[in-house]
Parts: sequence; C-alpha cells; structure tokens
Amino acid sequence: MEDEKSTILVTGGCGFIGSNFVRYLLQNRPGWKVINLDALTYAGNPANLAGLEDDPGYTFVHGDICDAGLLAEIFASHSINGVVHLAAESHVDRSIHGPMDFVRTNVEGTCRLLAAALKSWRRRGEPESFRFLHVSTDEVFGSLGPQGFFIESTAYDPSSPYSASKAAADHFVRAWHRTYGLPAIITNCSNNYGPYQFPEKLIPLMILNAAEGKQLPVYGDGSNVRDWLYVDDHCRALLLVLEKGRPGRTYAVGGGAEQTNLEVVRLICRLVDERLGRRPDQASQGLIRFVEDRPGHDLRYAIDSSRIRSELGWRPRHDFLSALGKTVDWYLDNPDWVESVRSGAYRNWIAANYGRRLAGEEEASGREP
Ligand code: NAD
Ligand code: TDX
Repeated sequence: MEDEKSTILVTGGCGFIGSNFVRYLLQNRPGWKVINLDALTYAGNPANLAGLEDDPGYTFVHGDICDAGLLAEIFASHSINGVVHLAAESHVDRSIHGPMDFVRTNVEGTCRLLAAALKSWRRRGEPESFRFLHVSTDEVFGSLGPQGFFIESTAYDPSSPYSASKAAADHFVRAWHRTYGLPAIITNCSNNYGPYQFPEKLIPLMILNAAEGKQLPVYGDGSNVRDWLYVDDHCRALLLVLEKGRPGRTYAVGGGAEQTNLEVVRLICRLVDERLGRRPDQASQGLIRFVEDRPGHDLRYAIDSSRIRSELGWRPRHDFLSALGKTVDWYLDNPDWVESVRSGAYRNWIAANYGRRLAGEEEASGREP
C-alpha cells in the first residue's frame, strides 16, 4: 500500500464494523481518503458516521455493490488503491429465513466488486501496491467440538446460508487472485462486539432487553461458544493487513476470549444491573429464557491467531470483561440511536436525503422475545 494519498473504497461503511473502521482509518491515517459505498439496508445507518459529512477525506456513495455500472463509475472517478470489502448481509438468523438476499449481496456482489477492481487495477498498469481486502468470518469453517482451533488452512464446512455465502465469496476472492493475479487478501474473523452493532445480534440485543426488563432468549441450552473480539481490535487488524499483509494470503483473527452464550448473557445481566443500580430481587438473570435452538447452530468457534500475531505483530488489546462493560455503557448512553434503529426512523432520513427507498425491505427492529 502506498503510504501517502491512499484512497480506499470501503463497502458497507455504514454498518457495524464498517462505521467503526471508517472512523478508525480517518483518525489513524490523516490525509487518506475514504469512499464509502453502502446500499443502506436495514443494517446500514448513516447516523453511525454522523459528523463525518464535512470531512474532506470522506465521500459517501449510496449504492449497491451488485450495480456494475455504479462500480465502474466509482473506480473511474477516484484513484482507488485499496478496497476494504465489508458490505454483506450479516445475520445468520435472517439467512435461515431468507437465503437469497445473502446469495445476491455476499456472492454476486463480491464478484461484481472483484470484476470492477480487476478492471481498474489492469487499466492503471497493475500496481503492486493495490490491495483488495475481503473481510470474512470464522463461520466458513463450520463448527469445532470442545477442543481445537480454526487456523487459516482449516477446511471449509459452512453450516448456515450466511456462512455458505461468505465461503463462496472467499473462494471467488482466491480465484480472482490465482487466475487474474489481483492482489487480494482475506481475513476470517471471530464474533465482534462494540458500539453501533445492530440490536439483532446477541450482545446488543441482550443489553437492551436486560435494560428494559424484557425476556432474554438463549438458543438451546446456551452452551454454544463464541470467541469474542472487540471491534476496535478488529479495525486495527484490518488496517495492518491492508498495509502489511501479503497478497494471496489469509489471516485468521480472533479475540482469544471464548465464552458460552449463557456466560455472556449472565455477564451482561450483571453489568446492566450494576449500571442501573438494581437490587438483587430485581436481577435481570431472571429474564433468561431457553428457547428453541437455531437450526444448524454451530457449537463452538475459536481462532488460533498465531499467523497475524507472528507475521504482522497484531494482538487484541481489549480484554473481554472491560470492553463488554464499555459496550454496555455505550448502549445505555445512546438511547436516541437505539430508538432510531429500532423504529426505522433513520429510513425516513435516507428517503429524504437520497430520494429513494430500497425495495422489499423489512421494517428495522430489535427482535422481541
Ligand atoms: P452489518 O450488517 O452491520 O453491516 C453491513 C453493511 O453492508 C450495512 O451498512 C449495509 O447497508 C451494507 N450492505 C448490505 N448489502 C449491501 C449491498 N448490496 N451493497 C452495498 N452495501 C450493502 O455487518 P457487520 O457486522 O458490520 O459485518 C461487516 C462484514 O464483516 C461482513 O462482511 C461480515 O460478514 C463480516 N464479519 C462480521 C463479523 C461480526 O461479528 N459482525 C465477524 C466476522 C466477519
Ligand atoms: O437471541 C439470540 N439468542 C442466542 O442464543 C441471538 C441473536 C443469538 N444467540 C446465540 C447464537 C450464537 O450462538 O448467540 C450466539 C451469537 O449469535 P449472533 O450474535 O447472531 O452471532 P453469530 O451467529 O455467531 O454470527 C456473528 O459472528 C460471526 C455475526 O452475526 C456474523 O456476521 C459473523 O460472521
């Protein structure tokens, strides 16, 4: 990557990780430019990047990664020397109910983006410094038993339509590198948590339900294990891989913080109760309900991050308990954001500012038990 005057196309920059990453990049690489291409689905909220509108380094493009014409226009009008591809349908439960959106965005959209990036890279004389960073997930590897870890060479074995679509995308990224030489890199990361995560995912859903005295739906018996990574640590890994990662290489990125879902929910109950000064007889643990399991629910994810640690010097800096506490504070301190994503009120803002609504969308709302 060129050190100065880098122009990075970030896709999905209005989502959870995307918005954290855009802010992280602009703060840590002054002088770089970010073009954020986002379709603003239910998960993409421009308020996640409030305050950047007037930043001369930031350009927002409202559009779809499946729109080949728009991609050609973006690559033609900016000297893009890096792509960080985060746009995706990202929620496993939604993929179970409606897999085709996942095929469209995660597979077709990734291929359209690869094709546009390749064309631009070739037109500019195939600069060695160009990077296409595809942000993927540890879910492509399927489920671990009680022992062992995923590493970069673990065989793909996805369980859900979401993880199958991400696995397909990963294969296409590798194919574009091996067949056409595009300098592409893949990261496979574990579960993220932190500010701006849409409250359909476990941690924000449980924080908000606990705070509001609503039931806390734990799938199955709550013994499934996830390896939690604070979103800032992920952003730092992504920037490092973008700048120092080797084309054609994959990096597995994990938090080294394995927890059962039940442990996570209990911790959240404790943290929320402390913040709200609740008495023991008001403890929100009493709201936990064991509900029907997710079909194809992977038992355990855990990542061995040795490669990115030894080759690039990365390691997570945030420990789970304190970063979970910060996350609880953020959700309790930002009721307006919570209200706007739950009510879908920001959709009106999008309609007013961008003049069109996307077809076929569900109402955005936190799921109630
Ligand atoms: P998110 O659902 O919060 O955000 C996705 C963003 O992509 C939204 O802003 C949405 O509007 C945009 N988008 C969706 N379809 C689009 C399209 N067709 N064209 C343009 N934009 C579109 O997702 P997230 O949790 O921030 O995840 C970001 C990426 O990281 C995804 O690729 C996901 O697979 C990957 N990932 C996420 C996690 C996690 O724990 N959240 C872990 C590992 C990898
Ligand atoms: O209400 C719930 N109850 C529950 O028990 C929800 C929403 C989840 N769960 C369980 C299912 C999982 O075992 O909690 C765990 C975490 O669930 P999610 O937050 O939906 O995340 P997960 O399915 O693990 O996938 C996440 O991490 C990997 C992201 O959504 C993906 O985009 C990422 O690739």
